[in-house]
Formats: sequence, structure tokens, C-alpha cells
Amino acid sequence: MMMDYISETDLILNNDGSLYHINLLANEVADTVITVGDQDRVAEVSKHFDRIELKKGKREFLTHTGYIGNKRITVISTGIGTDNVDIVLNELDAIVNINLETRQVNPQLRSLNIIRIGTSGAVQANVDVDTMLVSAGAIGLDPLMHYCEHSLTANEAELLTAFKNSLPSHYQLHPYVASAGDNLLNSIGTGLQQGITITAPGFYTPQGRQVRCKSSTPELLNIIENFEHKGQRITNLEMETAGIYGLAANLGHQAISFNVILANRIKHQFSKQPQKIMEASIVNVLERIVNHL
Ligand code: R1P
Repeated sequence: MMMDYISETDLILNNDGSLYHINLLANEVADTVITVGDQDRVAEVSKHFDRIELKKGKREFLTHTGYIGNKRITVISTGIGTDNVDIVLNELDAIVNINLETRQVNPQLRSLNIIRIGTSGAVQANVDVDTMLVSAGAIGLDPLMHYCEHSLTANEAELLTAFKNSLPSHYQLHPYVASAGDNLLNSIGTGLQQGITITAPGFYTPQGRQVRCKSSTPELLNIIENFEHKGQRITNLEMETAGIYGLAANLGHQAISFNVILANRIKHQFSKQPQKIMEASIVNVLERIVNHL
């Protein structure tokens, strides 16, 4: 067996040669990939395409590929959480960077632009509900990037150390830090509020929500709100961005995350018009892609 042969159980294909979970073939993914959490949001994005050439889905992974003018765009749903991010990013990467017949890595690697449009909760009183912000950086409280090689810049390492030092020593949390791709941040990410996003491994207790579960980290939301590093603050909480940033960097792709702020956790406010705000945000991001990518 050749050294770089990727086995049938390391990378599982369906009978038609498509990737096991996302069900896509090599020519079905554009270089510009929008990821959304909610399957229903896929059509909310693709309804703005001039032409849709592909609609496919399996489990929570629904894909539409089409065009706005000459710009080919794929939109795919990840479902919730970085366990699904692991699946979607590894399978998208395999489609564009592995010869699925020989099961070897292509000599020329393709770099995708991965653009998340997600919903999120603000953890600062001055980040308003119904706005959209860009995650310049992300702190992962999920475990995904502890399984993957992940090198840090000096600034990322400083941020990580500062955040770790802000946590009580009895908290069993193992954060990591990852950043938006510079090319995307400087092209389609300009002119918006930027922030640091926390990616949590759950929606309730891991994001400091207090319902019935007895929390072992009851001060978490307060710590996050008050954390400050070199004038930067954590702006929002969600469940995918750090994993997308970390894996994209590991695999050689660019990634950026746009966060539609539906809730403000400090002011206990929730949007009264979430669909309308998401619709406007989708149009905004698509215009940025068409004009700047
Ligand atoms: C939780 O309700 C979900 O909403 C947010 C979180 O990251 C999590 O996936 O994002 P999406 O609206 O993109 O799914």
C-alpha cells in the first residue's frame, strides 16, 4: 500500500462516490462556501441565486450550489455544534483536495473561502440585538481543536493565556484560540463591528444559561462579560466559529464568521424580528461576496 493512501474507513464514500455525510461529489462544491447552522437557512440564501444547479442533502447537511452572476457559491448547513463542523469541513476538504478514486491527496491543493452566517447571543451590553458582527477571533470551549495540530500566533497565545488566567482553577475548561482568515477579514469583513466569539460545546449550561441543570460553572457568563485583554472584549457566544476557524487553518482554507445577534444575554433581550434581521444579513453578506471576492 502506498504511504499516502487514505483507507476506505478513514474516508468513507457512498456507492455513488460521494462523501459519506455531506453526500457531495467533486464538481458539486464551489470555491466560495457559505455555512449556516439551520437547514432552512440554506434556501433563504439560495433564493438570492440567479440560478441553482444543485440541491442535495443527507441528515442535517443540506447543500445548494448555484450562481449570482458569474460567482459560483455553495451554501451548506452544518447543523449545530463543532462535532458537525468536524464532519463538514473534513468532507468539503476531501472533495476538493483528495482524488477520491486513487484516495491520494492532490498535488495542487485548493483553498476554499468558508463563510459562516450564524445566529448568536451578545455578552456585552453595548452589542445590540439585531446587529451583525464579525468574529475576528474565537475562543473554543469545545474540544475539537485539541485533536488537531493547531499552532498559535504570538497574539493568539497571549489571548489564550489571559483567558485561561481569568477562569477559576476548579473549572474543567480547556480553551483554544483561532482566528478569522486575514484575506477574508480584510476583504468581506470590513466596516462591521468586530469581536471575539466564544464557541461553546452546548447551548444551556455551557453558555451560562440557568434553567434546571445544576451548574459547576455558575460565574461563567459573568467572567466572559468582564474579560478584557489589551482593550479587546469577548462579544458573543455561539457553537461553531472556533472550530471552523481552527480546522480551516489546519487544512489550508480561509474562514470568516458573521454573527447575527439575536439575543443580548446581559440585557435579557431577544430579537422581535429574527427572520427579517437574518434576511437582511444574508443579503449584506452576499453583496460583500459578489463585490469583493
Ligand atoms: C443554537 O440555537 C444554534 O444557533 C447558533 C448556534 O451557534 C447554534 O448552532 O447558530 P446557527 O443559527 O447558525 O445554528
